[in-house]
Amino acid sequence: MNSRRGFFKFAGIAGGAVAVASVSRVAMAALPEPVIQTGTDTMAPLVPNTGRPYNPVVTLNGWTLPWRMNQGIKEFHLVAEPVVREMAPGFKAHLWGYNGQSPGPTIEVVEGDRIRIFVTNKLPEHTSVHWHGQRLPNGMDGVSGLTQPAIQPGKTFVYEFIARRPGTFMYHPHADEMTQMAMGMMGFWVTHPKTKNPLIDEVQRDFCFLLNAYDIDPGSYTPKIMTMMDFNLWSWNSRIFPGIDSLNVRLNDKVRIRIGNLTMTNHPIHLHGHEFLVTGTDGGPTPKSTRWYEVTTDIAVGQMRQIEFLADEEGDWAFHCHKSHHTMNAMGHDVPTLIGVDHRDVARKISRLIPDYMVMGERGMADMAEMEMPIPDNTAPMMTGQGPFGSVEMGGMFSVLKVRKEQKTGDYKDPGWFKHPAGTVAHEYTGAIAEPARFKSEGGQSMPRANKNTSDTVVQVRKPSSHSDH
Ligand SMILES: [Cu+2]
Repeated sequence: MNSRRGFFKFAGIAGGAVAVASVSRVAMAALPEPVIQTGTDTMAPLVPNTGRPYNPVVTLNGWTLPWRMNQGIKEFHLVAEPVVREMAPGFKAHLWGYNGQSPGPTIEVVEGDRIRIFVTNKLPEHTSVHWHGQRLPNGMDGVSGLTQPAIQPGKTFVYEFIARRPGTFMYHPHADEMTQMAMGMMGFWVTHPKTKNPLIDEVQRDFCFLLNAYDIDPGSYTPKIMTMMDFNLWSWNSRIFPGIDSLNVRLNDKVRIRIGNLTMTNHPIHLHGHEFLVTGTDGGPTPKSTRWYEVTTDIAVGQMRQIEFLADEEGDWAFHCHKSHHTMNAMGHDVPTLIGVDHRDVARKISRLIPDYMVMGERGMADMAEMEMPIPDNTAPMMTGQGPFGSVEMGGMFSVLKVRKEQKTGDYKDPGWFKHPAGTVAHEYTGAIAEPARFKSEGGQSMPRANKNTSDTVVQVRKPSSHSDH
C-alpha cells in the first residue's frame, strides 16, 4: 500500500472540490467529473475538507469517492463500466464495476447530508443502483421495473436522498442482478454520525471491505455468471490472498472493521489473538446490552457487520474466513481425493510420456503450495503466500492484522513481518520424548449396538473434493 501517493492524489482531487463555490453557473450545472481509479493499493483515508467533519474509513485495496458540494448538496458521480481488476499479482479478471474498479469506490457521507448521485451506464446492458439498507424515498430505492425504469446503456440517472441514519451500507445493481453481481458490481457505503452517538465509539482505525466471490475457470478471464454454489475465487474487495493488503495498526489502537457480504453464502470471519464486539449490523449500531465478546462472527448473505476491538497484542495476527474452502484459490471442481494413495509408480510411467506431470495431494493439499506445479496462464495458485517461516498455505479470504508499537498514529503502511521477541516462537523440541497418552477405549458407547457387523468397517477420511456444499 502506498499511503503517501494515495493521500496526495486525493488531496489534489478534494482540493478541486473546494473551489466549486467560485466556478461559473455553467460548470455548476454540468455533471461532476467522474473520478476513476485503476490501481489496487489501499488508499489513505479521504479526509473531508467540505461538509461536516468525520473520521474517514480505509477501504482495503480500495478508495473513497470524492464529491463536490453544490449548494449544500453532496454530489457524487458513479460510472458503471467494464473494468480489469488485478485480483492478485499476475492474475487479472475482466469484471464489471464502477469508476475503474470492482468493487466501486466507497461512498462516505454524514448523517443528515443531502446527497445527489449521478449514475452513468457504460455497460452493454441496462442497470440500476440499489442503496442497500438506506432509509430513502421509495422511488430512489433503485429496483429497476419496480421503483424506476432501468438505466439504459449510455444514459445517466440521478438519485437524491438524505442520509437518514448512521451506519454501514452497500450499493449494488437491482437489474439483471445475477449477471451484474457475479461480474463484480458492488460498493461500500458508510454514513458517519452527525454528533457524538452513545452507541458509536471513536476509533483510531476504521477499515471496510466487501466479501465477494467469482467463478473463473483456470486460464480464463471472465467470471461465469450462472454459478449458484460452485464459486472458485473467494475474495475481499475482489482481491484474493496474497493480494489482500494487511490491516496495519498501532498497539492499543481501537479498531473497527466493517464487512459486507455480497456472495451467495455465509462467511464466519475469524480474528486471531483478540476478542471483538459486534457493534453494528445492517440496521445500525447494536444496543450495548446485546454485545458480547467473540473471535468469530458469521456474516450471512446480504448482511453487514461492524466489529470492534482493542489491538493490544503485538504481532502478525491471521484474519480470515473460517470456511477452509474460502481460503483457497482457483480450485478446479473435479480434484479427486488422493490422500493415502501411492502414485509413485503411476507417476513414473506417466512422466515418461509427459515430463511435467506431477501428482497432487498425496500427502494433503499442502503439496500444492510446495510443488509450485505448473498452472495455466492467468490463474491464481490454489494456496500461496510466503510468510517469514515458509508458505502460509492460504488463499482467498485471508489477510493479516499487523499490530505494532512503532506504527505511527495515522500511518497505514505495511511495517513488514513481526520480529518476535527471543524465546516466543514455537520451535522444534529436541529433548527426550515420553510415550504420549492415547485414547485406549475405542468402541465405548452408551448402549450396546444391536446387529453388530461380524467384521469391522474401516473408513478413510476423504479430503473435500467438491465445492457444492458451502
Ligand atoms: Cu467464507
